[in-house]
Amino acid sequence: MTLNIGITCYPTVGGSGVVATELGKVLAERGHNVHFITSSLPFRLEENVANIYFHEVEVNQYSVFRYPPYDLALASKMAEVAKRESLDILHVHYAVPHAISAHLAKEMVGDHLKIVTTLHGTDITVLGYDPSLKDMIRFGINKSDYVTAVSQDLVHQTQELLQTSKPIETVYNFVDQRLYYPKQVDGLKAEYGISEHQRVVVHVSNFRRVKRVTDVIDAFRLVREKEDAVLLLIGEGPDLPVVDEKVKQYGLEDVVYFLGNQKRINELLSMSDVKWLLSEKESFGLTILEAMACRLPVIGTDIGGIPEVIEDDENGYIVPLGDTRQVAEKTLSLFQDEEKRQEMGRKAELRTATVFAQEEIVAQYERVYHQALSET
Ligand code: GMT
Repeated sequence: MTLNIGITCYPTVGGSGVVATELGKVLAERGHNVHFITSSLPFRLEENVANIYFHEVEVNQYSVFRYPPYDLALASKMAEVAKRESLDILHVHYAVPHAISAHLAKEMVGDHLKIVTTLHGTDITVLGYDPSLKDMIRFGINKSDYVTAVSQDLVHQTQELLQTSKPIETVYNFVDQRLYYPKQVDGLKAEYGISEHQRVVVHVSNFRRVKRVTDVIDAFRLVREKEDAVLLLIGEGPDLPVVDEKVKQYGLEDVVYFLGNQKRINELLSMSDVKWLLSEKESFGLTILEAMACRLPVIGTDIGGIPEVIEDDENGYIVPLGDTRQVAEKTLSLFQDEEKRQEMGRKAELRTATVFAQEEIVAQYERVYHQALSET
């Protein structure tokens, strides 16, 4: 049965926006009508794709408002689109403010409109600790018809922190393996001035404090003591100056590449030997999955949802948070045993194609929509 689905997410670079956009694209391919209701065109959404529509939320600057009311503008746009396009579902990514705006829209439109809320992490593990927001987040969750979270760890954290009895189902993230796959990238290392014999470590994030990119530099310094390697840093964010400072302090300027936000992630991952994500908070770690799809072993910390994505010693390694020595040792052991590194990479790719297969995850969301619609 074809559904009319509204999707709201943060449209800028970030895992939740990427997942929401990729989900919308696949749902459209499967024949559903997908309406993105966001403040700007989502980062990965191309225009003119069949069955996909974009409705921009505009906030008017009336002088009576000291703060432009985005959440109300969003609710109003959601209600307008829901009525005109006969939406069945509003699928919002992030509890605040999106689930709250969806609830208001539903009050305006009627009970036939169902709200599905997906929790991505930051809305719980960061905002959930703010006492001024906690009750609001709980309200958004309780008012949703169906709630999902991107890892079991996030389900447990949400239930513990918010003391909500609302059932929350785990629906893992996925990557499009038509976009992320091991690509032949002959000559790419030379383009960056990297020698063929040099090993490549890669880190991708938004350089927020929770990503602990300074640990990445500490671990890389230890690797460099034993191996001729380079480090690719992809992404941008608030901790960039601190990281830059540390790179200079260690004299690693020539072997650490600050690449900023990149469109050719598939190629850069395919050129790399190992990926690191050493965060202190991470509900899932979508960039891990992108690397695994490119046949890369990933070393991640033992926090949040990361151990649900990487199987330790099987398709990557899990290390204790802050243990940069272990990160370096595991990396060096992979560099010394190329057969093992490649074997782990193959297992990582296989895991992406099975446990996190796009087809299966999107079908799981379709089941969630039908479940929400079947409840009165
Ligand atoms: O990690 C971030 O800073 C961005 C954030 C977001 O909202 O995009 O990522 C969250 O959602 C991603 C997609 O589900 C997850 O892969 C990330 O682990 C999660 N980030 C945190 O939990 C810190």
